[in-house]
Amino acid sequence: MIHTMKIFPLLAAALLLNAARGSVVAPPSPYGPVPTARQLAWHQMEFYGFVHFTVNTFTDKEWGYGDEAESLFNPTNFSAQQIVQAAKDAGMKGLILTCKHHDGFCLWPSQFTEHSVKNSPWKNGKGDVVREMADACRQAGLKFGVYLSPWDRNRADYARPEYMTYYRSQLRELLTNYGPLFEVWFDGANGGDGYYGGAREKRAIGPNYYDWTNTWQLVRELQPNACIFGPSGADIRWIGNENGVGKDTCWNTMNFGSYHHASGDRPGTLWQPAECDVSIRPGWFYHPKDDDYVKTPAQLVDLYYKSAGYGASFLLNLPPDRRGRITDADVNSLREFRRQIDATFSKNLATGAKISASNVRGNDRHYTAKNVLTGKGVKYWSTDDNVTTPELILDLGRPKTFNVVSLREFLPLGQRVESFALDQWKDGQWVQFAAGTSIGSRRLIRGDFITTSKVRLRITQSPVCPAISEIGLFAENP
Ligand code: FUL
Repeated sequence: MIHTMKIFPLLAAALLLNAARGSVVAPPSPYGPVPTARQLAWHQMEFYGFVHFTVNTFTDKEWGYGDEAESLFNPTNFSAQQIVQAAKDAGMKGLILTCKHHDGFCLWPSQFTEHSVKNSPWKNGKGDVVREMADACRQAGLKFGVYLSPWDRNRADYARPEYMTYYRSQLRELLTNYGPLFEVWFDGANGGDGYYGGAREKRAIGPNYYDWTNTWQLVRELQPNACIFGPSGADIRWIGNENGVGKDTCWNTMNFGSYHHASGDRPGTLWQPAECDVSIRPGWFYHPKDDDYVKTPAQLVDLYYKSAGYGASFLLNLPPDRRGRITDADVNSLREFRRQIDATFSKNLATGAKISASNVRGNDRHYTAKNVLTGKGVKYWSTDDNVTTPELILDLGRPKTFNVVSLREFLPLGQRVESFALDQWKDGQWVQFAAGTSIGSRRLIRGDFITTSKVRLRITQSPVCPAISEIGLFAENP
């Protein structure tokens, strides 16, 4: 050793350090595509909101035609703090604002158009909704993101090359003037007809009109930590519906050009996890007629399990009303939703369990099965490279009752597990109570209540050794 230290002092120091930490076994090699740092940060958010607000709020429309007078935008009591507080009370980690929807009206005083808040009566044209929302988010500890509709039914130059210069100039304003952004949302809608500066006609665009590769380059340059939501090649994919529901097989990986939005592709060549978007009301914008159809806490809880619970993110839209506030009905539903989720997840019934595994990587305590309870997403249980279908047993010490199981993989090593099963100890033998495919960033299995003193996780298919960072047992409405 002394001799080695003379020759390779750094290597020897590293070995000693590893030995002191109790780890000399190399970690598993990553499998397939892996998330970038910005995607990993995004995965941790899990639940965040949309805010759809513009002239449509005052015209009672979902898609403005583009000929709306700026004077229409006049919220009577706008409060970014109130909107952000409603989101925060719901447990959201960030908000994405429709800075410009398809009608082209801008919620910030863009220097590139007159069609914005600067020509509205609101705050005598001195207001900036984007600024107020960005500031309120930051003050409340929420992240902020922007939606800038590529389709613009107001612009005379839409569908011509000049428009892309305009669009990118606007994007630059948003990426430069409003602090760090966590997500930039590029919508796919292109309905055709519109005002277009008075032409009032139908316009079509070619498949490469938006030149995403180069347009997105601006985001990479100006906001390298922001995730891009958009078509193939973006950081985040659409789940393929606007009901907020994912699929129980939901891979984080996709192939370029694939339309398997819900399931993703396995094996895939891109890390492009799914986002489930839905509104708390029937419309994306506020309509008085929707007041009786605010989603109930139970519906929101269900959506949470069907989005975040499948390893996707839950993007829930909260539309401000004509005052510029979230109505009480929505606020109350959000609070009760949060109360129920917190009541469930505040107590992990697996805490304190005795854990054993059929294999631990190199018998190294760095990869111990105990990490599924204490690893905090940083550590994980893993096995030797040739052990791809191991099992892990949680001995709870006494019978416990639960109906939700939470599993997570250690994402920096890629999505590894292809299927798993869960068993309970019942009448002196193991009885399977659930099985599934993808785990990924999070998998929630919500079923009937089970009372048992032992639970077993079996990895039933995996191309490589698994890396599991969490197992939790929870009870709804205990
Ligand atoms: C869609 C848009 O057309 C809707 O108005 C809404 O903004 C939704 C989130 O995306 O494509």
